[in-house]
Amino acid sequence: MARRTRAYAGVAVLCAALGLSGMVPASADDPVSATPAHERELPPHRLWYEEPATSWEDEGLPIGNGHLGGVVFGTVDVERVQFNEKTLWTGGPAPGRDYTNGNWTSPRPDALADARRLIEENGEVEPEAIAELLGQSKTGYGSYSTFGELRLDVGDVGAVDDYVRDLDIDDGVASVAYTADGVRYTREFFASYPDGVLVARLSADEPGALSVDVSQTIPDGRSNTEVTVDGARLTVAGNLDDNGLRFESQVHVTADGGTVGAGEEAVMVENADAVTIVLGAGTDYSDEYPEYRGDDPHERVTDVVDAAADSSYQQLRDAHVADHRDLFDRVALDIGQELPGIPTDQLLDGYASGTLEAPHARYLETLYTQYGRYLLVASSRPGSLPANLQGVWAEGTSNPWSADYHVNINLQMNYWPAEVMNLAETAGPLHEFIDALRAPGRVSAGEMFDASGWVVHNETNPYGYTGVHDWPTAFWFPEANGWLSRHLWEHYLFTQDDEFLADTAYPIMKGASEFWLDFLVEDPRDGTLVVSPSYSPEHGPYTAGAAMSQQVVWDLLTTTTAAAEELDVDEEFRATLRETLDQLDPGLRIGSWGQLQEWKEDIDDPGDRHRHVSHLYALHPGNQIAPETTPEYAEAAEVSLNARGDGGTGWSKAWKINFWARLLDGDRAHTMLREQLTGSTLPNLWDTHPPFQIDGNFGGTAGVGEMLVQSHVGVIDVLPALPSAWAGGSVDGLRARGGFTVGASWRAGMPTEVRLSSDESGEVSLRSEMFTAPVRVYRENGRPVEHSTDGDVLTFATSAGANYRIVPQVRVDIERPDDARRPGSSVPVSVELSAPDRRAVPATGASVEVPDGWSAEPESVRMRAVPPRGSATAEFTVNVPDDAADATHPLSVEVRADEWTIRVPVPVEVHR
Ligand code: FUC
Repeated sequence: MARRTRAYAGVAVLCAALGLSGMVPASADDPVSATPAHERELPPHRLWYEEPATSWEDEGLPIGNGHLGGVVFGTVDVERVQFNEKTLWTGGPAPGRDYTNGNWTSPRPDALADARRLIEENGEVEPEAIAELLGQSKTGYGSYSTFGELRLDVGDVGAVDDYVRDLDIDDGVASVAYTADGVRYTREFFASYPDGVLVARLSADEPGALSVDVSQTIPDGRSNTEVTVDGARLTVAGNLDDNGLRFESQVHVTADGGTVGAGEEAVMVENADAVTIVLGAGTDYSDEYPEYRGDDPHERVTDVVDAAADSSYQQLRDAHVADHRDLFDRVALDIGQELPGIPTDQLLDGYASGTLEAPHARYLETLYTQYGRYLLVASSRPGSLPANLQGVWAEGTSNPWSADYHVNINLQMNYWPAEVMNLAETAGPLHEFIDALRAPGRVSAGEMFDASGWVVHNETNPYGYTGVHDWPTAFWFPEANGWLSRHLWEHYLFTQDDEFLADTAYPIMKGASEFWLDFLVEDPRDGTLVVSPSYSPEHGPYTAGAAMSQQVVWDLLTTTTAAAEELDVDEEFRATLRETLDQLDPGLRIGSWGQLQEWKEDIDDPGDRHRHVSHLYALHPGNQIAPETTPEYAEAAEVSLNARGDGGTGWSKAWKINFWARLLDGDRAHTMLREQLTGSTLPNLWDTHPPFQIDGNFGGTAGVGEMLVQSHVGVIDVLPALPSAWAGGSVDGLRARGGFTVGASWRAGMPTEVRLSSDESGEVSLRSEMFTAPVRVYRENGRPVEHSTDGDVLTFATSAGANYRIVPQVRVDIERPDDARRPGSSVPVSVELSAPDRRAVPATGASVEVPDGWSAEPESVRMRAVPPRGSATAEFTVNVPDDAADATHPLSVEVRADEWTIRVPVPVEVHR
């Protein structure tokens, strides 16, 4: 068998076995185009099943518009659509409740000092002892709650054929179809952001075939509930028992043909051709400290539902699909996936058991990656609360961990994909939520710790719960203010939005920094400034100066300084920050077994498999550690990560994808993606902790982003952690810090083209192996762009709004026999040089370098200039000496022009 070795950018790649034909981007020969370059139309992104859902959590299909969420069961006789509205929360201020936002109900002037003394005296303190001093039982925390179920009762349908239910995440539409009595019935469901409603549509291929009773269930825990049916409108309104929160939902039913009438607590449709149902819902919640109450939802809900009821189904659908696609279509990922002909649950099973064809496994990986983007669009849109532990979907009135906002990783992880995966707008709700935490957080900081600025602990709710509770291993995490602040800074880095930095990000970052300026203490062990009490989530002892605490605070003070510099404000404050940073323990230590220490003392247990890997915050999401800038710490992080192992709960595996990507190990990142899909993903592709917890979906999607592009150390690293399982492909639409959109096509793991759009004028540096050999940079008008290279880094000046493409100047393909050669035989080696674009390659020479005792004929040849898009070849014969050992011998082919040299290894295996 002949093997082809191909080099772009001077690095050899073995292609023949990889079946790469068909992966060349359509624009490879077209220097004018810098836009997405897919040779083929990508397979649709669709989850589908052959049975109705029996379990909400495992099988239900989610739709959402940030405010409203629906989970479609696809049950035939009575369709169930469980729905949520993001603000329907128990807890918070309520008549007769002394709600303190988690702050101590009575002053504890000595508590903090006592906790610090205990730590100073003992070094390590049991969590229970600290919880005893600083904790307090939860009051008024509440839970996110279901609104109820929309029920579409079509009567006893009897046996059905050709049942299918699906979720088309390209369009954001779920559907159900079946045949009964020879009639084909179809249902569609979506949640519209532009129209603010959930929409259901029933249709049939025979006129008059649809009769349905439309109703809504009312969960427990409601009072003053009124259900009214007025013609085609069903209204349910009342108050939550727990806190009096006012809620209201309205359902409007429109039929094409047939009749619509009011029934007992239901709208009844008889003999229609098609039926459209719109649902709006709201509460009187408002994200305003301290009352957290706004207007009665009646008028708002009425207006929204009236407007939607006046639109045709097609108008609603078109507006929704356009809105959804505007966000969703920004990223296109092609890793050579092919559409499998099996339902998604079987696909997932096949993936886990390793029985899928590789292109079908890759289909699941792209579907999963894009599903994270779908879920973010569905659960976080401007004006809504941010995505909670279950996004916007929750089945019960009291949900796992309240379906709240855990801020010792989970809420942050929800937003990891927002920037890199080109959905920056979806992060708006997070920014507003953090902003709203400042008012209660300032009171917590002042009352509890006599500190300025603002603080929040381990978890919070929409009612500004910034104080504490008393679960010893998960209540203390004031560093959350820093970790949250990082998201605002990152948004600025990605968007370069100066106004956002000045008006939103900086005041929040500054407030968080002020807290730490007051809260840090001097460590008697070495005089550095440390966090105390400090707790590495959610295990080990309480100590002073655990790695994560220090890294988060270091990160916060560093980025706040940078932000103030950028804005040219607060000179004095900047100086204080710098002084503090000089004295701050940065939280980076390499321990006795080569690990990155999780605590300031070297007490890490190599057998510790805890799901939190907090001490690697500096590697991801932080950038204090990177293989390029701090190789020793990166190595230590790798030791720690290996010790933690590849297990963990859903979100923990997702984090590990990101870690390995940041360590530039694509295969290991891919292993973690496999782990997540195999052990922590439900049939509806929701991540499971267990139970269902959406952070893992978002972390997984972000991890794929980190595998494809990174930009956290000042250079845009293109395909930094590409796994060998994704040998060929293309991606477009990823975002990089500095205001860039990045795309690339690759074959055999090596870019064949890199695409870049620049929001601003300035200089850009990109890193890729591709740049170690000559490349050309073109603007969209076909004009070449001057650039310089330094090793694998390429730098050039960009103009605002311009598009660029970077292509290899020359491609080298080498063909030789792949099988083992006997001593005394000869090996034909053929070298093909081609010019992939419309510029010629200058005259070159090619030679074969052989080990001592070997020979090549000829040793070297001159090759003529290669015309644009043309090629030239040279043939060699390599003679294997009679005494060649059984081994793989290091041959190489060298091709050189005046300004560059490409050396391609072509090892030859000798076998007697
Ligand atoms: C963190 C995790 C738990 C869980 C909870 C919601 O505290 O440690 O495992 O995911 O969040």
